Amino acid sequence: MARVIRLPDHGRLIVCTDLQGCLRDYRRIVEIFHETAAAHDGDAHLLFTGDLIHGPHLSPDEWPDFLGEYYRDASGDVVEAFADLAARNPGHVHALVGNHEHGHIGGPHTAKFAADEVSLLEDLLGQARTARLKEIIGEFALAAVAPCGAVFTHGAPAAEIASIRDVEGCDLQAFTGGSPLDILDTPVLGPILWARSADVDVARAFVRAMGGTISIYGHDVIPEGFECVGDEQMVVSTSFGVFDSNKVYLSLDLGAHYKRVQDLRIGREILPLYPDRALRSLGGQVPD
Ligand SMILES: [Mn+2]
Repeated sequence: MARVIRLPDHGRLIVCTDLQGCLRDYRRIVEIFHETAAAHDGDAHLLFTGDLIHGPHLSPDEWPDFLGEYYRDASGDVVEAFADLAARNPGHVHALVGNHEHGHIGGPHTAKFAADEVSLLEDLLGQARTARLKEIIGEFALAAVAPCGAVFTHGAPAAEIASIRDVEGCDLQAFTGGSPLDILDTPVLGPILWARSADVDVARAFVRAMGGTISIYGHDVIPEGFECVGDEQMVVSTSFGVFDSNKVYLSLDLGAHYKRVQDLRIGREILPLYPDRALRSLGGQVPD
């Protein structure tokens, strides 16, 4: 299957990065998607940029302060809710593979909150739900592109590619090593799923080869909600590792042309996930 989603040149696109099993934030972004669709005669899309799964399994007293508001991992529920939503809104709800999803379909097993998060989740889900999980994740893309200029990946745009075909034809089973340390050496797939940063020149070349102008990704935690890197890159934190006051999502005008990431504005394209709990610098009421 082609691993690149091609978004249209009209309508509104809601972008949500790393949820890591947070059902509350999943429900909130879906609510935003429905409100957006209602406001645009149904011409709205929702894109998850990977790592919908693998959150902490901690009790409230074990929870470290730096992880933001407490939640308990609900990975299975999040993925199944996503599949239901996508089925009810054909062609309008999309997801990219993150390094955490990849572990279930051929990638190295991640070890962020457990020694082997892939085995832990599959044990918790049991055989039938695990088969369903793999089926759902197996349909995820590696990148999305839009005529507005935006190119979406899970990790930083650090892959060296000649054209979009290198991503479209990428084999998710290409990783044959054993350790997550080896994955970055797997061309295209490794950097797209695991890179936390990209050199300005490499990022620019990647974005151009994909036919776009700006790169949007998550994977890393930006405590302030988002960060611009040069003119081409924006890292967004919608959920994981961030306090409610700082969580942001993007709402892009698919009919626009964004030349640089600075064209995305707070209050227009960059929006707080929880407006009534948001920092003043993100358009809310909470002192920074
Ligand atoms: Mn990730």
